[in-house]
Order: sequence, then C-alpha cells, then structure tokens
Amino acid sequence: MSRLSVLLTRRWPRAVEEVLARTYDLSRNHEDRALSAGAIAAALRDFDFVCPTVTDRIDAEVLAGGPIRARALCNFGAGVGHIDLEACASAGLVVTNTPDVLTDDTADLAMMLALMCARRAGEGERLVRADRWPGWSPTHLLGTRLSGKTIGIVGFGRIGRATAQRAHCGFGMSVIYASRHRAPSIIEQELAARHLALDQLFAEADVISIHVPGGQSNRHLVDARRLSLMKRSAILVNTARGEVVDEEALIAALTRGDIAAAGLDVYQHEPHLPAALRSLENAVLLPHLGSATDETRVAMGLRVVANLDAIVAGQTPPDRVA
Ligand code: 8YV
Repeated sequence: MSRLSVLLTRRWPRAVEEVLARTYDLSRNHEDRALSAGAIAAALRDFDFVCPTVTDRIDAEVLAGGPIRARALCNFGAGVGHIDLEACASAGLVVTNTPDVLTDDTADLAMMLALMCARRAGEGERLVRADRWPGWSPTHLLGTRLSGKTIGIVGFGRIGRATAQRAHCGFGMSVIYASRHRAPSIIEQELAARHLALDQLFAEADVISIHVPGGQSNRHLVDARRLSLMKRSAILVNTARGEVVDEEALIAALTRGDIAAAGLDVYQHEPHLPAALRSLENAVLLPHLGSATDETRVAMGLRVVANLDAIVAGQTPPDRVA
C-alpha cells in the first residue's frame, strides 16, 4: 500500500523529521522560508496532510483554491490564530495543535522579558557591546525590583498560569488575573491570585503579561485607552500574539513615557517591526523565541506525530481544535 503523503511547510528538528519519514511519504520545504498563499493552496490539493506553522496564513481564500485532498492541518505550534478554523471545518479539514509542551518555555520567556525590562538588561547589553560603558557608579542604569510587586496576567490558561506560578513562587509577586472564566478556587489559592476586570488589572499591575490567543477576537485588546490606564512605572510583556497589542499606540506610550517599558516577543507584522519601535531604549525586543528550545521544538514535533497517527488510525486526535 502506498504511504500517505505529509508536507512540512518549514524544516523541523531532524529527529522529528526522521520519525515522520519512517511512516509517511515526507516532503519538507527545503528553503525553510514561509510559503506563499498559492503554494499552501497547492499543498492542500496535493498532500494527504499539511503541517503548517505560525508563518502560514490559512484563510477562506486559500481554502477556496480548488478541490482539497488534505485530510488535516496538523499545526506545529499551540496558537492557531493564523488558521480560519470555521472555514477549515466547512471544508472538512481537521485541525490540530501542540499545547502543553511549550508552556514552561513560554512562561520562562515571559519572566525573562519582565526581568530584562525591570533591570534594563537590554540597555546595559547595548552599552557594553558599543564600548560606551563609562564604568560603575552608584546611580548608573538603575532599574526597579520585581520581587514583591504585582503581576497582572491577561488570559489565565496554561501559559498564563505557569507565568503566574513563576512570578509568585520565584519572585514573591502578587498575582491578579483577567480571563473570561474564573479559575478553580484551588488554583486561585495556590497562587494567591485575584480575579479582576481587565481595566482594573491594567490600573493595578506593575507588570502586565499577555497570554490570550491571537486572531480577530482579541485584536488590539491592548489599545491606547487600556495603555493609558497603566501606571507610569508599569511594564507590558507580550509573548502571545502581536495583533493583541495596538503597536502604534504602544510606541506612542513608550515614547511619551506613559509606561516604563515593554518586553515583546511577538509583533503585528512579523518579521517586520516599525523603525520607531526598534529605536526605543525602553523596549526589549526578541524574535518570537517563546518555544525556541531544542527540547520543546522536538516535543512539539512529536505531538504533531501523535495527532497524525491518531487520525490515520481512525481515532480522534488528542489535540483537535477544529
Ligand atoms: C511557535 C507559538 O514557535 O506555539 C505557538 O503558538 O507562538 C510559538 O511558540 C510557533 O507558533 C510555531 O508555529
């Protein structure tokens, strides 16, 4: 019997590609560059399974590109804001993602960004590298302490809770959170977390960390009005999705000093960042590294394999999202 065909739209860790190649007729994008909408539409016509990433936009228009052969989109990543789930369901395409395995790494990165902002690590690093460090002095590059402050978690799912856990247990921070559903009381007690309305959280928190999904429903959830509620000393951290924050409004707030700093791992139009953002000393800017460890990227790949294998075996895949 001929083997089922699988396309990886990017290169994956070699260990996972090898596992896939044992069972499937595996094709990968050797150039490892984001595919065009036309190339994705063609892939849906030509392969039994397509495994996209965050760099592939799969909307109704792409899905309307001809008769679809693919049975499923097995996304390499937890966030699926780049995939139109309703359009996939109407086209009879199953969609899966890779939750859980990237929770710890992403939460670690959120705390790293918070610390880098609070302790002005980016500014300090740039100074040393440029050979512009005048030497130690009692008042040079003073930041603020995170310990004992209040962290506001926006979106209290797996990654939001893991970030809260690090902030509370590691840094003695008080936790407030905003989410559509209140967390079970055992979790609130464990993290001494208080559920607040979003605007109130913005007004009270010293660090605000975003953990809601991307896509249309949360677009510009953090807008000029919400930024204006923040303390002038407060820090905004975004490891979720760029479109959740109105980037222009954020640049204006950082430029005027309405908020102290922002630590960003995601952007509205990746990999392009406005020059005004890149020039801000009070912004720490990382290139979407949330899940970027060897361990997690292999685990994400193996999670895709588990979903693929389940579909082929006629079972419901463990991480079905559409
Ligand atoms: C991934 C992420 O690297 O999983 C996610 O949602 O944001 C990242 O950690 C990326 O999405 C891979 O597709």
